[in-house]
Amino acid sequence: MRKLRALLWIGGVTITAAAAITACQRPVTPGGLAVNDASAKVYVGPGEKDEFYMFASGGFSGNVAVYGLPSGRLFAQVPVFSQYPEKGYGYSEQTKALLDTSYGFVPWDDAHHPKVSQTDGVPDGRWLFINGNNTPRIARLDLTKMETVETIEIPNSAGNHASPFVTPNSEYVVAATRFSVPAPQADVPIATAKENFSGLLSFVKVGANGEMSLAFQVRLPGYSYDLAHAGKGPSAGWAFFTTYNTEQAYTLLERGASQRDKDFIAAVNWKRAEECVAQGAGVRTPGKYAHNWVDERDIAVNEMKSESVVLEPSKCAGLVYFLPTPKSPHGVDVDPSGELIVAGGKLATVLPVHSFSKMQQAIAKKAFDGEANGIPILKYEATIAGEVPEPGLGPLHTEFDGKGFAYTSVFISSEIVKWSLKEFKVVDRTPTYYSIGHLMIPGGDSRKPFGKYVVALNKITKDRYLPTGPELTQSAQLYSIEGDKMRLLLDFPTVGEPHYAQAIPASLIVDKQKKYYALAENRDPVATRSEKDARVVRKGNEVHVYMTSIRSHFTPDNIEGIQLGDTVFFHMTNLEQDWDVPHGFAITGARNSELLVMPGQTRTLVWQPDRVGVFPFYCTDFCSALHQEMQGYVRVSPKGSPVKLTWNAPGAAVGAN
Ligand code: K7E
Ligand code: CUA
Repeated sequence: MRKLRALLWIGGVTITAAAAITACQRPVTPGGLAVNDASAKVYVGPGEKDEFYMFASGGFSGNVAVYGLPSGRLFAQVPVFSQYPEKGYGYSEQTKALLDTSYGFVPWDDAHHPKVSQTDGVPDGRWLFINGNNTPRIARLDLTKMETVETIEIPNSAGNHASPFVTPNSEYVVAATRFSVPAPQADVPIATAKENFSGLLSFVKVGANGEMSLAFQVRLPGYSYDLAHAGKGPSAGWAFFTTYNTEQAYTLLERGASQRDKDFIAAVNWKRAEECVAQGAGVRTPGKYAHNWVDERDIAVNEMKSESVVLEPSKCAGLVYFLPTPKSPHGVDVDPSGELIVAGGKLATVLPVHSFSKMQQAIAKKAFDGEANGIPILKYEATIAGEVPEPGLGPLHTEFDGKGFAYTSVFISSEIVKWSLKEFKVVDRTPTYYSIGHLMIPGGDSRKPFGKYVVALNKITKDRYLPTGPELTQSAQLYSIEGDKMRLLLDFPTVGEPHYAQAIPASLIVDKQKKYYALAENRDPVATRSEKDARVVRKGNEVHVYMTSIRSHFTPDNIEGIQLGDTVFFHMTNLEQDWDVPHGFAITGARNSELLVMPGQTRTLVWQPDRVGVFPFYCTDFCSALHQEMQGYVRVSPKGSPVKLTWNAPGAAVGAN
């Protein structure tokens, strides 16, 4: 037990030993606040650390936010698909390429589903993958640095929503199109959607070092594909995708896509797909896409690709089966054993649970109910393991505690419903505030959930927080799942819209956190490894400033001879070799963000002065007692001015070039 949390139970109220001796004798936490049982469970005292890291998507912020559980404290935002001035991400020359796409530089996206890489079906803490919904992409974060290190665009896809759910040994991350479109793209009437639109499911291979490559795509009918989860245990080798709009409506979907009683779960045998691709069954299909990664020089680079391999199910028997599933299913979740496949029907009155073994038997017996575009539709009765009655209105997503229970988020009735995987019976339900989307149990979609908590990721908070103008905060809620009944412990606001999250024990990665970049290993070609190498070089209209920072000065800190019409590249190398000593760099009028340069790292900011004068630059991160002295000046002269290009180096002679 933690030292500050020697708990006493008095009359049902938890108080601390420390509290018992305070003057007023009222129950208080060590921080002096009135306490109840719930607050003691989430209280992480000063200097203490949380038990779990939680990585939540920022939704339309495009980024990932890192929280501690159980405290709900926000530690960091990791920029992924959106430019993020706090870190110079997407602004510095070394990071821009991560945002390259076939549409050009796209500095924003809508990120929904973070997924931690897995080994043997268990989160391993190596990488975090996350989808970009709008301009279809998947990103990979290195969890030892908490930085985005790779992005890959998905060609011939539109709305990468069912993504990037990982297979049990991180063989693949998947991506399925939410909007069906012509694939390859074509100029066709929208009203020909049924004939001309497809829904491609993409499998992105993950290499030994995490590197992503588009392995193959599977062409399915032009439905909407919503969510996915990979099989595990007996169902390893399969991936399951929900569909809606099997009606193939192309206008007013709120009505047109809700006609049918059942849509489908598409069960895709990716091992079979590998065989078919190996036998040459895939068709090379045009489709431009960008693949970007941070190379060994710590610089993001871009490669444009122009085609992918597309498998037609008709050319690869046994690749895909459709499992009829009631009413526009949203989430599809596989239980820890790998046998049960739970669908959340947005408009359904029961929660359907399919059985993987029954699905295998149905395939063997050909218990089909027709086909769709050549894909066999299995009989509903042949695959269904059971239906959970009264799951609430609008069940969406399900996670598991590893102890025989499932927890389903229910949007319309705004609750979490706990049910037994044995009896398919609801055993507990608790309200959420309000309109829960996903929910998350640490490791709760893996083979071995870590359990302990369930986090509700809510869409609406109405009266829960101090209001902040027209837009109110979104929020998460932490519940204990250690007892028979769920217990609400904590509300905490989130950044952007927290669609989904992953949590892992902090112990998995806490000792692996990178402290700084080794200067001796800095391979950036514009790095300056010591102050004596600092210099300013003119190349036509370009001026390159090779500069360094160390507490508490820049070298050089006086530069003259810049002219109007020049483009100035400030290549700043941070010479510090200590944990948590970044230096910042900002200059007046830069139409750019700051740079924030980690110890040992090099980053480049581009500046185009538009007027004559003397302009200060300064360090933006309070780095030392003399941080406020960490500054310099650049003199800008008219074009063609006789002022020579000169710079200084503290303690050295004035340089000239
Ligand atoms: Cu349900 Cu985009 Cu996963 Cu949000 S999605 S809730
Ligand atoms: Cu360097 Cu402040």
